[in-house]
Amino acid sequence: MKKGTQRRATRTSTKASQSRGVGSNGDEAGQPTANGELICTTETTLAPEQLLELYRYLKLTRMVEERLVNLSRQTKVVGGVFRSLGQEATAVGTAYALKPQDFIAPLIRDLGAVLAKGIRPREVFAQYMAKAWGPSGGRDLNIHFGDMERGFIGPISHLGDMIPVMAGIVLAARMQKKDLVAVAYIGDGGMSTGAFHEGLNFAAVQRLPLIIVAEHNHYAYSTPTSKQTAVKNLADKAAGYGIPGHIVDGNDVIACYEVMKNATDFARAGGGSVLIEAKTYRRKGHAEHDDQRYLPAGELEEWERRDPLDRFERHLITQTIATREKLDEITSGVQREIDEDVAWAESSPMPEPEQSAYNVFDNDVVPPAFRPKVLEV
Ligand SMILES: Cc1ncc(C[n+]2csc(CCOP(=O)(O)OP(=O)(O)O)c2C)c(N)n1
Ligand SMILES: [Mg+2]
Repeated sequence: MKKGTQRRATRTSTKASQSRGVGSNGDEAGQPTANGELICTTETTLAPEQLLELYRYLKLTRMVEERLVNLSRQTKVVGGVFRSLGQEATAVGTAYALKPQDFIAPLIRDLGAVLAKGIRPREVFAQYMAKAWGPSGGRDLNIHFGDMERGFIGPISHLGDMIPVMAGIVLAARMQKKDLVAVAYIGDGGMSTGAFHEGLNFAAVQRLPLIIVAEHNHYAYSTPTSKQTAVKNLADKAAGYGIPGHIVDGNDVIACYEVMKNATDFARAGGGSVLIEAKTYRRKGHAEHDDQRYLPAGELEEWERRDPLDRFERHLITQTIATREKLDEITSGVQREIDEDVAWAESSPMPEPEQSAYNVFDNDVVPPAFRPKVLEV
């Protein structure tokens, strides 16, 4: 590919993403301030109250996950706990830019997007514990549930498969003359699947308002990104589909909001699909069982310095948007909500076994759990 072609198709066009100084090697997330500490971009359209709301969602995401780890150690969680530690700003900032009618397809590291879309922590806790009052009633685990009212499509486990699904949703919306955009989150590993390619190619050709958020967190299980794709920047792949590609500092919540706001404005105006690459880092293993022994020395520590929550706190305080007391007050409110919601989820019964036969296929068809009884008659 000629250099010029690449530059045209892959651009970091928002001021927010440029001002964060994401280097060409993609690993320089953020510019240090005079004393060497990182803050967030100061170029924003967000009002102070919205910035505080963003802070609340970031804290909520981190603290819900921390509580899930505790519950898991108490053997109260069924299945694995998948952390988004270090990536919360990508999920929260991008989802916060959406309108209520927009749809998202989150993956395991996108709890922040789910919460920003209006799902309550109590639903998340009950779901992880496979309780009857959880959104899937114990049928599935972690964020494998959906909510059509709040614009959240439950993920298919097979990576990449949500891209054609979300393309279908925006195609259907266009046919029904509905004004909505869809956002599909995908990891660096998931982007190397056939389904990703076919889905995005279709959306691009049809100029559908589908926004892909590529979470470049440097690993897929234990495989570093460089071992499964030859591109340096995942946004470079946009050129292959003829759509704009943007690179954003995924640890800067304000930059993530702004890049998504621009992308949705573009898509809503009929511009078609957009690929956003968020440069970030998975600070925990794939799930809690993974001790990350494959990490090179010093890498984790380097990314701890770029922690999205610490950065945003420093930003809010140094830019005099909030005092430390105000942030502590928000944190206490989050803590109270989590305590109440865990108590609610724990008080839920486990589902009755025969309930597993309902809401899988059409409930009018004799549920399998009752078939032997029907045959007896
Ligand atoms: C098609 C397919 N292959 C393999 C898996 C198993 N799997 C689940 S998560 C995962 C790693 C995904 O890595 P990435 O896409 O980078 O997302 P991350 O976990 O880093 O957020 C794999 C290989 C799967 N779910 N689907
Ligand atoms: Mg990854």
